Amino acid sequence: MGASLFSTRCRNAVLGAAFGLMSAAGVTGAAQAGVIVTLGEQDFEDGELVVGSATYNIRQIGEPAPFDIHRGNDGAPGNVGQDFSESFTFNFIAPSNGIKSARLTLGMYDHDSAAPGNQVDSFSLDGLDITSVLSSEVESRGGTQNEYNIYEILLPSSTLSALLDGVATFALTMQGPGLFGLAGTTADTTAFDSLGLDFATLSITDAPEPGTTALMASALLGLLGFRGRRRKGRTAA
Ligand SMILES: [Ca+2]
Ligand SMILES: [Ca+2]
Ligand SMILES: [Ca+2]
Ligand SMILES: [Ca+2]
Repeated sequence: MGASLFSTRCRNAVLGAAFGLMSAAGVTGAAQAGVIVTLGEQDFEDGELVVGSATYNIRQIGEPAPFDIHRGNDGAPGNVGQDFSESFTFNFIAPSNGIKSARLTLGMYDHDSAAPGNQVDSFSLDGLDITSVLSSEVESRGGTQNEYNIYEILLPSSTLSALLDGVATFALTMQGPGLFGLAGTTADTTAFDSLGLDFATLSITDAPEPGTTALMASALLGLLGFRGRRRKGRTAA
């Protein structure tokens, strides 16, 4: 019993050491290195109804464009409207080892996606088209007139190289039909879709350090070697 207790303790020690090494190398994912940068600041809660763009604009005071005021004009009957069409740029220190994944979070007010058709006209990262990624997210759980929602999208792996220079420009254009007045009714759609951007957050997860895979492999090999020796010892006994 003494021998088996010793080997159990020993195995636990080796396991602990292996996982400790993996954890220190960021392999477990608990503390992945990366970059998080936010433009503007969050002033609303997901699903919140904000009555009127004036209310929206008041909370946006002091934030950088296009996060400062509601942009565009849904085009109330008799008024000349204008779609939301703006761009915003993140500047950050790019990961030197490459990028594993990246997410973009957008707080959007009055996107009118309950109206017929797709309200996202175009969306791009450094000129790379990612319209469908944002559009499907917005249309699947978008809001009605005056509704604020927070969306998080995973950037396609084909666009990650655009982030390696530490500069990422996103360009978003909405399109009609927007909604005016009676929330969500098709009879009340307008030719344009205005929008307010509350904030945008870019979250980048670094690729693992080059040495990480080798470190993990050697830790696992060491563990397997230990178990192999243990088995051999048991057979001999
Ligand atoms: Ca829609
Ligand atoms: Ca870039
Ligand atoms: Ca709108
Ligand atoms: Ca804000």
